[in-house]
Amino acid sequence: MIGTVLCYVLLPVARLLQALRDGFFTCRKNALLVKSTAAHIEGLPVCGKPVSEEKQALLQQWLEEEAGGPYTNESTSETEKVSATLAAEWLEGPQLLMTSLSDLNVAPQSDGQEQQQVVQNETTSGLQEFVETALANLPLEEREAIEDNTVWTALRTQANLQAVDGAPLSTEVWIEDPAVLAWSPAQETDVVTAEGVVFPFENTDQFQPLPAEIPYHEILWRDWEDVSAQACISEPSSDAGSLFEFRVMSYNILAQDLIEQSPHLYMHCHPDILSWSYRLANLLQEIQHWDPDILCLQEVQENHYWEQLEPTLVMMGFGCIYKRRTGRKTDGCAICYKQSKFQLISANPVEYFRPGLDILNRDNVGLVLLLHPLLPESLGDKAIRPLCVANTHVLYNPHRGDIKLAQVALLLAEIDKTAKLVDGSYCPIILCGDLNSVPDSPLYKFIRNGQLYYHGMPSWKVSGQEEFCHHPHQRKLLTPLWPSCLGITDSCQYVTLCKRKKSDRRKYSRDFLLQFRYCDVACDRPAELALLEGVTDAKPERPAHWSKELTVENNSDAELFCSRYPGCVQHGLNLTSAYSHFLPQKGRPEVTTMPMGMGATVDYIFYSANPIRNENVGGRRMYQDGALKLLGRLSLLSEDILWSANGLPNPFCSSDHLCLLTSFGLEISGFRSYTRPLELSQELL
Ligand code: KL2
Repeated sequence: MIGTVLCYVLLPVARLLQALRDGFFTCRKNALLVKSTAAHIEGLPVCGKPVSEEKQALLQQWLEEEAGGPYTNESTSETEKVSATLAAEWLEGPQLLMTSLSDLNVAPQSDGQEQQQVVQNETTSGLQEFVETALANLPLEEREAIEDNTVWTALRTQANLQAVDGAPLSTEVWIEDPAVLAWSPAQETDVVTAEGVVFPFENTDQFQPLPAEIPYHEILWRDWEDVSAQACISEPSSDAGSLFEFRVMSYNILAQDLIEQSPHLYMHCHPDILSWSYRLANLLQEIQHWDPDILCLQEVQENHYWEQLEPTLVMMGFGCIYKRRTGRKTDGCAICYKQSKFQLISANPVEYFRPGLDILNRDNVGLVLLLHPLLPESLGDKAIRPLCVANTHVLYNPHRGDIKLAQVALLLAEIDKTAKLVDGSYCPIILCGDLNSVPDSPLYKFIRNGQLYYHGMPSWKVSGQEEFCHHPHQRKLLTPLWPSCLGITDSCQYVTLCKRKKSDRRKYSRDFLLQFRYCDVACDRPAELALLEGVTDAKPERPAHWSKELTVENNSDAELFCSRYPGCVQHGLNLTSAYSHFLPQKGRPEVTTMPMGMGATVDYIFYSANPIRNENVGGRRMYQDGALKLLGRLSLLSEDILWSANGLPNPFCSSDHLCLLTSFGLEISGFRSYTRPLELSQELL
């Protein structure tokens, strides 16, 4: 009983207070530090203003407070000494400016320095202009706040430096890390309640003593997992063998409007770390650090996209496509691709809202791009397949799995259309997004296994978010899931593109068809209905070799059966997940988000692979890599780790989701050209 009270009441309260106290002191110290921007960066001309005596004094005062707090037992005072030294170094300039995410986690360097340098040169040129424009576009109130912000000061400083000497800047110093400020130690004097009432920390001695400092960057460290050894890299022939490598990031960046609409979800966060100016700088730096070649963003607020994100990402060398949600929703999805690596072939937005259809009455969207990978000049005579990249944010409502399934089906139909080549095969596909469904849920299995028997399934079961369904509705998925007027088959293809091959008709085996001959339902006729001559309702004995249920041994029969059997949806895209959803070293599930303090995986990067016939582990179809090879991924974290960093968002991670990052290699062919995308060949007709 006491244990239960401790676990469920006191611990969350203690954590809430810790978060509030932490945020408050972070904010207070930021105010001091922001006023004293580092005067110079080692090895570069002095551009900032010298630190005034007044500011020096303020900082000195803060450092003294740090060293002489009320908790002067040995361990905390040691920590404070270290922190004070760090802060002092930051004041002196160079080292701490370099202590960005870049130093904390080492990004995979697969592209070679030269290419990176080119991108950086592109990125930094015109930066000053951009910073000024971005600031001018902000509302006055936010502009004033930002103009005093160290991050933006650093951006401007770097822009000035670039303008002065034209020298390329290193990734590390391009944007100063705002989290450096947030990572500084908290003071242990006072606690602020949610109402803003301050009371001495000593009064809270019924709680566990809290650590003097939260080293977010250590707690939230994410390893780079190299899985290239597991990638099935085919025997290099004389022509093939080389790979076109690129990194893909999927990131739900938490729309500011959604924070404002549901503030109760972010009670554990100090308001300062929730402000858009703070989060924008942090998010941009995280993207800058991991340097993806393809970036799939969800919850991108439209005004933030046009005013800040798109201009900055363009400066960073990306081409960007955006699709806003329909109705009054202000956010949407974006796909950005490095223009040095890809050329856009086509961009297809998908609106899931269809007027008059209850199953599609929500404002979620998806976006599907077809990209042409740009090979380096040395490989100019080689050819490479186009790449289809899709991004989506599926409905949240845990009760409405029926809608989620229909939304995913619409996206798959658009992917099918975009990725289909003239010979009927598909080019490699990458599907990123926040599916608001957990691993091994029916919706997840549908994507991965290519089929789902949904008829009669309670709609709250589809996404597997059972912990959020306290009063499960009785709504069930019924056949058909959507009416035929939608123009999409139960194989998730547009009807116009769905020409069934003649050869398909011959694919039923004799045994398969025999199973329907004496089906109970067929024999259940009104007594007065006479049988036709030659027809019998005498049920024969089941031959020993017939399976008991309507299951079939032959896989191809099963697929055809599914496509024509009511209550079943399928697709033929062969997708598997880049993440395993489990951390073997920790023996715990991976977590991509923390809704209401509960860790879950809802974000995914799926990619095309080859199914291994007859291999099915735990209800999941097994795959091996094909033309697209998974080379590495940024490891995710477990729920307990995120708890120890006060959940999400926190001063270090500025969204309520973690980003997913994977590295892929796409096979380069020795042939000059590949089969054309179907879409393009139709356009040419
Ligand atoms: O789960 V999300 O958060 O991918 O991080 O997607 C949705 C939810 C997002 C867009 O609709 O807003 C969040 N309770 C909790 N979170 C909600 C709710 C809700 N009732 N409605 C929307 N969201």
